[in-house]
Amino acid sequence: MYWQKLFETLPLESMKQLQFEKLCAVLKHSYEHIEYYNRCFKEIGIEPSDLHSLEDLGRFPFTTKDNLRDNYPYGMLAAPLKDIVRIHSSTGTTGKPTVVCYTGGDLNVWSDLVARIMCMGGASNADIVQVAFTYGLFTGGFGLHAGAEKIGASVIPASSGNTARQLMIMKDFRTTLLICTPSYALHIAESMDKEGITKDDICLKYGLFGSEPWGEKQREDIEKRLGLIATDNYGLSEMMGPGISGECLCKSGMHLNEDHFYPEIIDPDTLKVLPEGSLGELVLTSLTREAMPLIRYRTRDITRLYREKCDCGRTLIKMDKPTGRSDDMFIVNGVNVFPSQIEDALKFFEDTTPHFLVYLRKKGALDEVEIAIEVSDNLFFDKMKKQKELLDNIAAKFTSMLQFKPKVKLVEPRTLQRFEGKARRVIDERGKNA
Ligand code: DLL
Repeated sequence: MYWQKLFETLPLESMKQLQFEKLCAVLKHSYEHIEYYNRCFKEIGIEPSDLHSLEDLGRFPFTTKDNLRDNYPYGMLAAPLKDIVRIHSSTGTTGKPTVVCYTGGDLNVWSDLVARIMCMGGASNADIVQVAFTYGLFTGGFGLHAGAEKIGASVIPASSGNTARQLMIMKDFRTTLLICTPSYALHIAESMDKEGITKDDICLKYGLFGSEPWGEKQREDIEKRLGLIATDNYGLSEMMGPGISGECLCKSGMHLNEDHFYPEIIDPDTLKVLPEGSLGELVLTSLTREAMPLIRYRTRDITRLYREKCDCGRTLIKMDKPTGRSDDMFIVNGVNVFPSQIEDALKFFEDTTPHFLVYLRKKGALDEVEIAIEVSDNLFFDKMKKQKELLDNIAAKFTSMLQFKPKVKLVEPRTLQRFEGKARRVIDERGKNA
């Protein structure tokens, strides 16, 4: 089932014409209403009217997460604050988060795009949808909720956590469609095993999972254990949230809503635009956002874009599952973490050094994080009480600053490896494409 058939099945030439027209408008609007873009364009001597073809976009400047942070909180707004009706945020590389604002019109478009993704993944107004993403500053909960409501499904805003309650709701309310991270879906499956609940005791038919990388093995496992058809969907807060791209039931690449987000793939080192089909970093330009248009936003996600006839009939360009990142961000149970945030947290403790190493492992279906931290010479390892105090304080700080609770291990001074080039701070033992 389509949600907006006309746009989802637009012939290529018409799509390119539409993109070009929207691109001209968004460049002009950003230049005229966002001081930051006005300055950037002038610095490199370019004007919106220099766009004569889609390819010309490559001459315009990129936008990065740092640029958003430098303009915190409202410097990237193209609309007056009185027109902003929703504010979300996402993790920052250091200290401050990045702020994402929406006008009423933006929320309307957002829910339509999420509705598209949901219909691609099998949803209809007959479904009972359990949204087990966090409702809050994170865009997952509210984003998917609005899309599900728009298609007329019965939406249960379960939010994340409390798996026993999730299971009770799933059984009693006869949930047919589950929405969460793939790792949480597996965790639910494990809890079902423990409780002696089988897939025949629940009514799930479809699962829409996203917000973190997952592979085919994990998909098979989830489908088998929960008795549903699982599809992937992708998005990022800076660009809107979920609803950028999603798989249809053919499960052969994610259809990207390219009438709202113009995609490019660049080489993250040379920053040159690569031909269609190449593996590289995804760069997105918003074509219709009113509150916060973003031009050539570097997502840092490594993927591939390609055009391929799909049995579902959609003509939207396809995107592979992201295979990695061009920066050092990692994702723990759906929460984005930058090593620089750990560095920031450690600054509060005088007995620690800036040398640390993060281990990512699986504990059951969920991610587990252990951080080894080198202490300074001032901390004596025979002072057990002081050590315990330090451990507790660090764990509490991490929990409040990073939104997850890592295991913390103190190690003796000068025992962690030193690097001449870029330090390798994260060892990911979760297994590729598990
Ligand atoms: O994770 C938005 C979202 C919510 C998408 C719910 C899908 C479902 P952020 O917290 O800003 O936003 O994280 C964005 O997560 O740049 C990717 O690195 C990663 N990511 C998101 N979806 C996928 C996916 C939301 N399907 C960052 N596969 C992105 C792999 C994903 N990585």
